[in-house]
Amino acid sequence: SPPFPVPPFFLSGVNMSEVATQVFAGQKPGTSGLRKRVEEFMQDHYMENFIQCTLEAMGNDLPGSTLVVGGDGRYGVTLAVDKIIKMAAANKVSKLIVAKDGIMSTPAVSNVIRTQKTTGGIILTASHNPGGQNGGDFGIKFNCANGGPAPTDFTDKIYKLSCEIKSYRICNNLQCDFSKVGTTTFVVDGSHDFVVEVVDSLDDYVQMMKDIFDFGMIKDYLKSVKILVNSLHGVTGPYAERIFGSELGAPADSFLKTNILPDFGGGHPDPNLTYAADLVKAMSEGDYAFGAAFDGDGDRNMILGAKAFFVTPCDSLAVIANNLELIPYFQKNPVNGYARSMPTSAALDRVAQVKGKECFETPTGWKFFGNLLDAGRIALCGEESFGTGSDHIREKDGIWAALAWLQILAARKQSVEEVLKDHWATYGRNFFTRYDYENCESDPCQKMMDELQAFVDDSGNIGKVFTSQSGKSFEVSKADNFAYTDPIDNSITTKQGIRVFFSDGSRFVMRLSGTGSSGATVRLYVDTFEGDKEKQTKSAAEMLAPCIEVALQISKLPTYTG
Ligand code: VG1
Ligand code: CO
Repeated sequence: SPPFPVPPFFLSGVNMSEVATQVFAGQKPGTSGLRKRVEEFMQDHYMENFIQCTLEAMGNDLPGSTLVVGGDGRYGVTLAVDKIIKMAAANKVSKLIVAKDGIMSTPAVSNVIRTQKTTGGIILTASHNPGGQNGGDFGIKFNCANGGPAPTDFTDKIYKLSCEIKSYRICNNLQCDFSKVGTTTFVVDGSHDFVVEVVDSLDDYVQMMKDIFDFGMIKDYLKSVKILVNSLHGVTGPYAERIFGSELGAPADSFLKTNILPDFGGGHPDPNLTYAADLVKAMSEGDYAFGAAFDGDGDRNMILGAKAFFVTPCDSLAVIANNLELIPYFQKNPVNGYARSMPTSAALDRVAQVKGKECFETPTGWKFFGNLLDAGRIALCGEESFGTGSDHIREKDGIWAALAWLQILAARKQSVEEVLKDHWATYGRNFFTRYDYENCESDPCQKMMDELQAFVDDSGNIGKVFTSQSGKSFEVSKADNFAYTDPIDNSITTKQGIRVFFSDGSRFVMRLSGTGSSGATVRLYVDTFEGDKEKQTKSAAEMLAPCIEVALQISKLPTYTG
């Protein structure tokens, strides 16, 4: 600090410097932003390069822009927030709205972008991927003015810039304490103002939930049943305690892992039967009527009923669609249609058909719902990967999904299992499962996908019969690699997953994940439809085993991945 007293104006004076850098290979955003191992992300200049390219990809929108910044609390978030503040100032951003301590869930950031009408936002998360300094993942993703993840042409631009970058701009002497709510104005190079507004991470989001749901009715319902909520040490902890606890009256023993930890306690912050096994165990042993788990950044959800009755995300989506009118928000806002990602089962389509609504099938990744939501064509959408959401924001929303379920249960006065059984009795049941083969070698997986491409290209395969060990036969009725034409802007996205359909209505899908940080992850999705009431209560494992076996036969996955 200078050896003489300085007036306040000069205290906030900061300077921009241009720092030389070199290209890092592989800064290509995947399904949802750039995700890499912490070790890779924390190399000198690596993060700065990607932030610079993200800002530059905004083009003419960058100077004078307002951006929101928040993250899921994982290792690296506070460092990244500090860098973004310094680099935004140097890149002529006018204002940053920063979450207190850098912590804000992905759906809450989407909400702030929309309500504050900002130019966009930067979310610091690798979502359901593990975190922590040793072996964890870090991630950065850009959302546009509609509050949704940047579309592919934007992320392609980031990647292109990252292959050419020579320098980045930063105000190294800018010091901003974002642990306290308040507004600070900095003057950059004595020429332009840069404002940082640190905001409460919860307030706006909690208010939005109160506007969407009937909290009074849910609060009454929670007087009669016990719930259990697991935040997996991710960002939803404080949101869950405030909403389900302070607002809706659930007692303190309704919460698991609601303290945010930078390494998620060493676990995978992924709400599924494997990584939220503690919730499953507690639910099956206790007398809880409802359970929910959320992922690291708060956009995913898993729903369980009493005795850990599991609701597949595909069914969850269909049930919510079927009961939308029980949620006050949808009594006031039009519901013109629904959408699901291609690998998601067609349970939703059956509801759409009966209700006379449009139903869209999009590629994997929430960004593909954006145009449909903006155009008012859909009000509800979801993915099999534990993602459910609506047009209230432009991200999937874990807490919203749990509240939607509680509202439906409160109104129908039924258990989760009863709601599901009623649903299947009305619409039939779509059995669904997904297998993830993680940490595979990339080359053999690519070869497998090439071979599957050749399989679907060869029309001679239509009519071919494959038989499982148990003796069940499957005749190929159709096969392709999923391509999508956006109904709003007509953009075309190809090669979104190999699909093989069988004449009995079963199907398998195979694709490579776009959220992994190293190697390859193969995803195999299998589903079938069952109209026969007797068979609807069988386990998915039993119902789908023969088709899974045939999928492995056709793809030769065991040979390729070991
Ligand atoms: C996965 C899921 C996809 C989801 C994406 C981001 O992508 O399959 O449905 O939208 O993760 O979710 P991929 O390419 O690995 O299959 V999150 O909560 O990780 O932002
Ligand atoms: Co997520």
